[in-house]
Amino acid sequence: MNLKQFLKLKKISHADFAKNLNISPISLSRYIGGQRLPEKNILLKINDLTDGLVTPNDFYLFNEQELKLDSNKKKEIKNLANKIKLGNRKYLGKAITIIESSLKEDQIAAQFLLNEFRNNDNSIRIGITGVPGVGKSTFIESLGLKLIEKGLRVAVLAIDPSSKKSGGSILGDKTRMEKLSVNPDAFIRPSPSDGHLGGVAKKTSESILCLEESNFDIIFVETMGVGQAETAVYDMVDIFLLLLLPSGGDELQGIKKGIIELADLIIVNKADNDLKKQAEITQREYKNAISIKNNSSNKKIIDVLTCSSLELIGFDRIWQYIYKFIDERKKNQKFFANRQLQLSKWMWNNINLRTEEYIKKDLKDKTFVKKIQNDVENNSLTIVDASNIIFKYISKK
Ligand SMILES: Nc1nc2c(ncn2[C@@H]2O[C@H](COP(=O)(O)OP(=O)(O)OP(=O)(O)O)[C@@H](O)[C@H]2O)c(=O)[nH]1
Ligand SMILES: [Mg+2]
Repeated sequence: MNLKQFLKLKKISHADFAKNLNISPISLSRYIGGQRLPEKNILLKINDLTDGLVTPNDFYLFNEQELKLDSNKKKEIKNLANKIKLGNRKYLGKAITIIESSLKEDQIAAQFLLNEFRNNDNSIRIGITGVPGVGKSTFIESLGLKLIEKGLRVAVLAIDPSSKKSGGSILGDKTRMEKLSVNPDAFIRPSPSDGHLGGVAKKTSESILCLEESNFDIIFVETMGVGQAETAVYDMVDIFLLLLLPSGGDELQGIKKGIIELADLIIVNKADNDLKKQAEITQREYKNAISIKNNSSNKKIIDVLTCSSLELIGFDRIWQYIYKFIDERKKNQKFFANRQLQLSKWMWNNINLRTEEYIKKDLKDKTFVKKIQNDVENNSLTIVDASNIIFKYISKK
């Protein structure tokens, strides 16, 4: 706990505590207010006097939380949370913009906003992957419209490769889901991947929570399909679909090793017109490959289906499969266990992100780090020693 909380809890006056520490009340109030960090000996003494309840870390952490929301901003965010609960799409967009913002003030507002939310397990999160051009967006639009017809509300988070120069999202997917994007029961949000995890927006998990708070029944996450994107999206969804192109050849398509294992359902898209036959051949090839796998280990059993996203063929079976998959996993509790596991993965993901940001924004600017970097470049310090020094510093923080 922080020192202020401790003194209040134990009903110790600031003046008495300052006396015990042998410092002036003004110094104490600076430490409490976070304007100054106590020297090492004072930190240890505080730790001692509080029976270990106030640790040096409480002071470091305090400094990080320095930026607080004023009451107006808090009201504004609460208002935003209420509008989201009512399913207002405009405010939902605004909330995701705050969540994705890298401004410190927005990040604090986003934390406050997310704390207003209650997790619910009512939605179905569907991840979609596949090579560029396989038809992911068209597939989502077709399945999405079908689900809206059934009375469901559908949201799409499409991860766009961001252009590093403009820092913005290309927004291509939005235009490629024309019917869905104007439907009042749908919400489409392209987000820049920002070079993160090879194509997953940093804040996709948070955005999913936002959509769930807004009571969307189905949440699609379309990935760019490169690098670590698949694993990252797999860790956020309840069911993971791999879309394939029809290919006449007898070799399996150049899908990265491991992706097949992640998929809960494989779908050969574009099974229409000239490509129908090829799609069926591809389906057979994959079914064979998978049945060998299904027999050789106790891994999950998956199916291979075909569809045409343009001609709307095959979607009844696909939805049946998804619905049954989720239903069974809810009955045997795997659905909930998986979501719980995903929470801890999400926590570690957040820690990694914050560490990355800390290294980029704070650590690299520190004078002693710059000096070490200089020494490494001048060959007066080895990389191992330099890394050790810096890591020791970070791990003590
Ligand atoms: N014949 C046929 N064409 C399709 C089908 N689905 C999509 N397409 C076409 O394939 C092209 C790519 O479709 P998209 O939905 O944009 O593909 P994507 O996988 O989202 O592409 P990226 O987002 O760029 O990775 C478009 O020209 C679509 O019209 C289909 O079922 N049949
Ligand atoms: Mg797309």
